[in-house]
Parts: sequence; structure tokens; C-alpha cells
Amino acid sequence: MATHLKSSNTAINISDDVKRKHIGIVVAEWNKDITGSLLEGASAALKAAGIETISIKWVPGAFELPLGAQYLIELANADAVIAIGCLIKGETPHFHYISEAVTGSLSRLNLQYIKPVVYGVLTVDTHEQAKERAGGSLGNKGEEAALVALQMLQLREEIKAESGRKKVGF
Ligand code: DLZ
Repeated sequence: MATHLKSSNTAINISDDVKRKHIGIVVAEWNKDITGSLLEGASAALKAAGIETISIKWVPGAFELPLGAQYLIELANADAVIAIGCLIKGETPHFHYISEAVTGSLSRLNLQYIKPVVYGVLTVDTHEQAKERAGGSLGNKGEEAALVALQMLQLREEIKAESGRKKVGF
């Protein structure tokens, strides 16, 4: 039976086919108090949606998220990956180099594998801003990332079903 979920932007009906998908979560250890809360939000949302198979893997920092996501897709055959990290602006240009590399690489994985690789990475100025987005006053961005993964998997199923129906007519 389909499960009805409401994200901040849209309502999603999760079909039984989507519930059987394997979803990977790759999480960075840097700023673990924050990434741990984002992980809790993402896992809780996937469980509430009835997702049966969830693999959680930790990597050292945000820079390692793209390779961790690639491992989950290539070696564990994940259908979607949620990448969770927290980059806090410091006094060196590190923040810019890492956030640009991570954003570009995660974005490319979506198209390379034709699978959702969701950007659950906070890029903030302060630890306080991160806390607000990791279960604080601005919600939990991990939970939002999980809903995005489900929405994209559902979209794929719908488009597949529609294109199958069209072929029957020829
Ligand atoms: C080096 C570094 C710095 C300065 N800041 C962060 C951060 O705010 N968040 C994060 O997830 N990782 C950070 N890292 C570590 C890098 O992502 C990476 O793990 C190392 O540079 C090793 O490749």
C-alpha cells in the first residue's frame, strides 16, 4: 500500500516499488554533532516511508562524500544515495575548495549513474547556523534530503510506468 508523505514543498505518495529500493546514506565525521543529527532525520524519514533497505556508511570529511556515494552505488548497488555533511566556513579558503569540489562531484554522480545522489550538505558560516538546520528552528535538512531521494525515486517509477503504457498502443 502506498504511503503518503508531506515534504515542505510537496506531497509524495511512496509506492511499494519505491519501498523496496536500496537507499544508501554516506555521512561525514567532521562536525559529527551536526551530521549525526542530520543522519537521524534522514533515517527516521526513510523508515517512516517504509523503506526496507538502508545502508549507512561514514567517511572522514565532506571531501570524501562523493567517493563514498560512488562506492555505495558501484559496490552495494544502491538505488539512491543521500550525502550528509557539514562544512563550516573557517578563516582559510579550505571551505570554498571543499564545497566546490563536493558540490560538483555529487552533482555529476546523479547524471553519471542516472540515480539520485542527494545533496544533504550544510554550508554555513557558523556552528550555530548548522544547529538551526540540524533539528533546530529551521528543521532538519537530513530529513528534507531523504524526502528528495524518495521523490526522485517515485518520479523515476512514474515515468517508467508511463512510457511502458505508451508502448502497448503500437
Ligand atoms: C579539512 C576540513 C576542513 C578545514 N573543514 C571541514 C569541514 O568544515 N567539514 C568537513 O566535512 N570536512 C572538513 N575538512 C576535512 C575534509 O573534508 C577532508 O576530510 C580532508 O581534507 C581529507 O581529504
